[in-house]
Parts: sequence; C-alpha cells; structure tokens
Amino acid sequence: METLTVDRIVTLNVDVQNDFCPGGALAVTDGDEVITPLNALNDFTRENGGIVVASGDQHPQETPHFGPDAWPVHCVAGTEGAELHKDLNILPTDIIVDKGMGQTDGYSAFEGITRQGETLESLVAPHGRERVALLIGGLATDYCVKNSAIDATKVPQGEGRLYVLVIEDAMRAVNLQPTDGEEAIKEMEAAGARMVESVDILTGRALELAK
Ligand code: VGL
Ligand code: ZN
Repeated sequence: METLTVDRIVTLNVDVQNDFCPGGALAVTDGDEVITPLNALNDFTRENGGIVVASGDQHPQETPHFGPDAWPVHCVAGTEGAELHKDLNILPTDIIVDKGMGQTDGYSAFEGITRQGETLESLVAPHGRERVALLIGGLATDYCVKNSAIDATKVPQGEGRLYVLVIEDAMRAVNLQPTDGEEAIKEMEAAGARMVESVDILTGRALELAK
C-alpha cells in the first residue's frame, strides 16, 4: 500500500444521526457500526492536529425530499432524530456542518454550511502547496457519503493536493437495491477517491504526517 505523506488531516463524519441508526425513521442496517471506527479516527485526527467535522441532515418539516416517491420524514431540524448519535465522539471544539435545510435533497456535506458560517470546501482546500487528507465515513454510503466524496474530488487543489480517503469499514449503505453500496464505491473511485480501512490509517500504513 502506498503511504501518503500529508500536512493536515480533516475527518468528515457524515450524518451519524439517530434517524439513520437502528430504531430511527430511516434506519440504515447496522448504521451504528460506523461509530467505533469513526471514534478511533476522530481521536487520531485530533492527536495529529487535524480537524474533526460532523455533518447532519437538518430538514424542514415540509420538503420534496419527503414523500411517497421520496424518503420517509427524517432528521427534521430540532427533533431528536436529527441529533448526532450519543456515542459518536464529537467534542464542542469540532465543526458541525448543517445541510438539507432548503427544498433540495442536500446529500453532499459540501452543500452545507458550518455553524461558524463557512463552507466545508474552505476548510479542506489546500493552502499553497499543502497536502491535505480528507477522511470520510458515516451514513449512508450510497447517498450522503457518495455525494460528499465525489464533491470532495472536485475541490480546487491549486498547487497543493487534496487526497480523498473513504473509510470502507466506517460506512453503511441504504441499499434500496442490494448492490447500491457497491456501485457507490465504484463511482467514488472513478471520481478519484481512494478506499481504505480504518486500521490502515490508525497504524500509519496509509497516511503519515510530514515532519
Ligand atoms: C441520506 C437519504 C436521505 C444520507 C439523507 O444521509 O445518506 N439518505 N437523506
Ligand atoms: Zn435526508
């Protein structure tokens, strides 16, 4: 495995909200199994001076995103279903990205806005020749993880580099069709994202920080 040398790490926890976890309004099978690897990656990221970001659907009560030909009502802003899962390791100093507030699906975290009023793009875009690793996991592989990862590959890199690393064991798919998750992985790879396992990050096999 190629070990990437980077200057900065950003880890994006996509939509680990109650409504996408078992018992929620749009429960993803085994959705809560993303929490253990994400928590380890979040600690790793902070220990290495990086930035931890958690995105979340914050839908209005009425939106074309909900309906018989769309999704069941989920993650309505202000409800418990829209809160991050209590076991997800997110600290007050981490960055929260709200998305899906308007009348669009808002699948990508790059369509959202941080609680400080910034875009995710401004957080991850390399400064000068900086090499940045963006680690992405969460829910769901075939919607918000996929759209976020593909948008990440389109962030202007200038003279720097933005490596988009999708953590395969830290995401789960909705799988309306049984192969949707696999198809999503192929689409992310075709866009330039790399698939890795959390253990490869945590052991330093996939990533090292420049001295
Ligand atoms: C998502 C379906 C509807 C997701 C959001 O977070 O992947 N999926 N809204
Ligand atoms: Zn949604």
